Amino acid sequence: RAEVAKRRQQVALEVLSYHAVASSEDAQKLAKCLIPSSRFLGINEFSFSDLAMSDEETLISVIKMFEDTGLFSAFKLNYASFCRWILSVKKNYRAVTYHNWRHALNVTQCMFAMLRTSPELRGLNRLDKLALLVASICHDLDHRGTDNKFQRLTLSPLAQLYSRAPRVKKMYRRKFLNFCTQWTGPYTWCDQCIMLLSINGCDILSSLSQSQYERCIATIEKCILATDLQKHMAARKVLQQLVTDRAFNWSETAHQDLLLGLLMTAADLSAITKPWSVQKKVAFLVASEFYEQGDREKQELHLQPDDQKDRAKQQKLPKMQVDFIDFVCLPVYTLLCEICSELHELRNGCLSNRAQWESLTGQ
Ligand code: 5BB
Ligand code: ZN
Repeated sequence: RAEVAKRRQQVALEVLSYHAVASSEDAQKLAKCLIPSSRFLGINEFSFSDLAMSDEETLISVIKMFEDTGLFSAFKLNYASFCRWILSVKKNYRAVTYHNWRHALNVTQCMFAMLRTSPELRGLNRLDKLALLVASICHDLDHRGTDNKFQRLTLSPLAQLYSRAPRVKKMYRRKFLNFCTQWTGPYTWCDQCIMLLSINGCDILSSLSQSQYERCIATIEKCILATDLQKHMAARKVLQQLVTDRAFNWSETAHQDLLLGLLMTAADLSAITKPWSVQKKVAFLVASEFYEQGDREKQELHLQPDDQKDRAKQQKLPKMQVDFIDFVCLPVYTLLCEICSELHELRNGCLSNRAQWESLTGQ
């Protein structure tokens, strides 16, 4: 017990020493900014892109999404806390090539656009919408631009601390900063999200009732964990079967959880649905982050990286994108369209990018 507590504290220190809460001065400055129209910000469109935005515009866009979802009025969210929270969230993303604040923003915007576009989703409970937006903006908090295998092999501080833990088969026995076999990934991102929400001055959920708060945190946790690609694959099978059997029921909690998870994955992968000019640039960022890890695997670990992480195999990129679309993305958007109407733009965007990548494979 004492051992566990001690290690947990060590990890918390490691985590918190990098992270910081935004200053209240910066929060006050942001709180004074005028909020332009959603049309100006482009947040209602599935073709949204952050590429031409300033940092301030990205922050204001998030504020506007919460505002337009009716969350400030429904839950009496404190505007000053919200500003400090969102600045702190931004600060806790690292300057990595793809899994950074801009990725979190894009995921949140896609979630926002789905929630307002689909009539079925417009009918979701406000508390679930709040949880979905918070989960989206926090789902990759502190991502290091490398995967678990890399953390383990380079003996990163996080992995060193965690790896003294007894090896549990998987990490289903887990509580706040408890031991797990994955040192970066949805579990740590979820912990970070909940830590931030509990810091004084950033506690945007403090105006919720106890039962609302508990339900919101539980939903946020489920939603962030749903972004684990392997978890998603298993959940998708179950959901697909329900839809095929015409047994999907909106009032069944278990069914709703599966749908919320699908929304998270759909938003997380939404770069693949963007207009080709945007998709091209973002795929390049994804590839660059992979290659940066691959370079370090070669140099520091003398390993042969996987194809997608190996610069020398760049010519395989279009084919990998086609496969990624066929096996991962398209099934997501196809299933989504079977459950929610008026989201066809996402699936069509994905199909259109597939055609573009295919034309680059040289057959
Ligand atoms: C996907 C699953 N991944 C764990 C290993 C790699 N594969 S992949 O072979 O289908 C693949 C996906 C290969 C290359 C890729 O990008 C090259 C530019 C991608 C790919 N992944 N392409 C994308 O446009 C996007 Br968006 C993504 C998602 C990147 C995040 C993956 C995070 C996985 C977390 C477990
Ligand atoms: Zn993500």
